[in-house]
Amino acid sequence: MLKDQILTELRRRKEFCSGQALCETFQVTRTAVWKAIQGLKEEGYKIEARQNRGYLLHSDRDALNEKELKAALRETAFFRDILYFQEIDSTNKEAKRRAEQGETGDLLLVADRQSDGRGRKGRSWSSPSGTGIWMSMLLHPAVRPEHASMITLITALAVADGICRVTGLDVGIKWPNDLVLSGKKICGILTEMNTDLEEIAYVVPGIGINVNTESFPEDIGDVATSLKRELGRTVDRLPLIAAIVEELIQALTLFQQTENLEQWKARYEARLVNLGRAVRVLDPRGEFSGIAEGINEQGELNVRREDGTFVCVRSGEVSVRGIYGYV
Ligand code: BTX
Repeated sequence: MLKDQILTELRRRKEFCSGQALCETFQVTRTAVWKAIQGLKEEGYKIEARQNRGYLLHSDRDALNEKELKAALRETAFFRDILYFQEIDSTNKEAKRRAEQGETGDLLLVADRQSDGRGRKGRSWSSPSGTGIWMSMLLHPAVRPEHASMITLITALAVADGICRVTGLDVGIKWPNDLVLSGKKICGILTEMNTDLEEIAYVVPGIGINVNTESFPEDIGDVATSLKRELGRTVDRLPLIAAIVEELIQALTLFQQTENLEQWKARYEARLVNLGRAVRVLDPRGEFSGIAEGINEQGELNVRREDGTFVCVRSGEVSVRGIYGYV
């Protein structure tokens, strides 16, 4: 394809390359070259066009498209397929649709933009183009239904480890699954599943990471931050996705064998920003306050109540709020 040939040529030259030279090299018209360049730009490649000098390809490590994504994850045999969407309503919704339509393999779905990104309890998740990682996995894990909620915690830890590996940032976890930096949310995880009493039909962990977001909508400006804001520089999404997916695959493979969090407890608690803090547990059967003392091997949060008794709080049933702010 002309687009691929031009991309290879621009990569090789590493400097401005005139439209005329491209026409001659590939024996095509100027219009064909122009169209191919437009196509590449739409796929996320940053190509500068200057009069009299031609075209220059800037670093393409952040070009998010199907080809680059599959190339970055090519060692990955874990997923039956990797799907990329320039725009979709929600990668979680698409994963569930595919499962309901009979997809029995595991999938990774990544979008550049979500028009209807979702948080928990029907809340919306801001997912603009070009700045974030919005991705979901469709999994059919051979684990007992009552153990499925632990997948959320494992996902949170794997994403935190992946971000730390690539950026050096010491990402915290607000139990069970918000990732935080400087007391603000950098990533949210929404795990949806279809189970009956006996077995899991499928699980869809969805991950939203603010990577290069510079400004947020007014209503979340106080609670949200991005990797770029924290680091003061742009972070390429592709290598970050690759590192996170590697961590996820390792963790999920191991979890299917153990079905408990013994192996992760210490590492999870090392990132747990609630640890030793006063929390308010919003249990529908009655709210209470206490001190978060860590997690157990089932992923429940151990809370010491004011009367000295311990309660194991299950994710999914309750929310936990910091008493002194978001964390
Ligand atoms: P959550 O319910 O914990 O958080 C949602 C709340 O977070 C919103 O009500 C809003 O206050 C705030 N918020 C919205 N957008 C952002 C943002 N970009 N950064 C920080 N805070 C925000 C968290 O739910 C779960 C989010 C999962 C998102 C992924 S993206 C891929 C997949 N597809 C999909 O539709 N959802 C998941």
